Amino acid sequence: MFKFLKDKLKDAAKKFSKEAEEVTEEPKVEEKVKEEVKEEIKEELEEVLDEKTSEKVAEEVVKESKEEIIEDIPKEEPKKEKLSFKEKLKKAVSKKISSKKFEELFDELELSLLEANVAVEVIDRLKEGLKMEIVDIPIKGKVDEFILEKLKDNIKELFKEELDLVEVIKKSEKPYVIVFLGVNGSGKTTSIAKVAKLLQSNGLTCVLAAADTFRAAAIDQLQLHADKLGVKMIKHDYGSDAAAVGFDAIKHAKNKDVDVVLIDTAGRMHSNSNLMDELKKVIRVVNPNFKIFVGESIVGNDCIEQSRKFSSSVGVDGIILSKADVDEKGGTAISISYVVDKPIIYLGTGQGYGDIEKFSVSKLMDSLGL
Ligand SMILES: Nc1nc2c(ncn2[C@@H]2O[C@H](COP(=O)(O)OP(=O)(O)OP(=O)(O)O)[C@@H](O)[C@H]2O)c(=O)[nH]1
Ligand SMILES: [Mg+2]
Repeated sequence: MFKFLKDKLKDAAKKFSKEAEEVTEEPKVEEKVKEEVKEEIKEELEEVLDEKTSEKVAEEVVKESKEEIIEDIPKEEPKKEKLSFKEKLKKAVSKKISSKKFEELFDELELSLLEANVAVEVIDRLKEGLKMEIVDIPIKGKVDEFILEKLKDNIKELFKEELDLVEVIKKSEKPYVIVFLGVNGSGKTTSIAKVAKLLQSNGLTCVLAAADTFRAAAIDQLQLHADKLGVKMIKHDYGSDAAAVGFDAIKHAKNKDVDVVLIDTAGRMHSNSNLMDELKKVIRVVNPNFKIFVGESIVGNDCIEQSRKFSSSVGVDGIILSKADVDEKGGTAISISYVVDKPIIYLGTGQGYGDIEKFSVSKLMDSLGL
């Protein structure tokens, strides 16, 4: 999962590391370090020698960079562990990436990010963030580790606060109504079955609403899941009013004291205005607590574009990113939440009922090697 993006980020960090320049103020730093070391040596010598001699010897030691001279001077106490002159100097020298180098290196990283399905606006956001934290900043230690750390910080900031839907449902009044929406084949019906199973394992009851009255066999497909899971499904005929199915399912839930209503809807392209109007009607009639956009991780920028359109026309409260198990790229996962400005709730990680993972930013960072 997301290996492509992981490899590209690691490669970029290596390239930044290779291109980082040593900071040019080295002579100035060297003078400062020399002065410090001289003072330290002088202080130590004064314990056994007079001030003038100590000063002279200290000066000589630093000038010649000959630390062995002080080895011969008798000590009253064992010398505290100190860094050698060379070690201090090494510590004082840092690396940096100039603005020009950054632009060059980021151009290359940008291509990799595009290839990994990262949205353009996310790339712009990352560039701004990284620029501020990397350009002309003295880097101590390993440059590639520094770069990966900065990538991690900036990618983390793309996400909303995590949302535990099951906990939200538990705290809400019943029935809690959720509508699943998205384009054709994105995984809505499968996700409903997975969520139903998840709710069951958390001690919550649910009813399914077969409000995809549009696609042939959609009702039978959901019925199959309902039967396997042992949950009630409310249906009307094919071609009937989708909003009415949702309405009836809510009525059923209220009568039977069911905790959650999961409403399946027909897949639709945002460009199909008839079907978008129908979806608006469903939402108006059932007035859901939560609208989940189900998007396919693998389709990349199309998925981002669809989520943006659904969000602006009917509103989206959270995202299920399906088929993450077959997505090697990973860019959709780091982009969609930022674009829609809503949290990813779950990742779909397979076709089985148990293949649903509560989304966690730190887990995502792990899979990106950050
Ligand atoms: N590998 C994998 N396959 C998935 C996942 N979620 C759904 N699928 C598969 O994707 C296909 C489409 O899933 P559906 O749940 O029917 O999608 P839908 O959005 O309801 O489709 P329409 O109702 O036609 O719009 C099925 O073959 C599912 O098994 C997932 O997380 N991982
Ligand atoms: Mg479906």
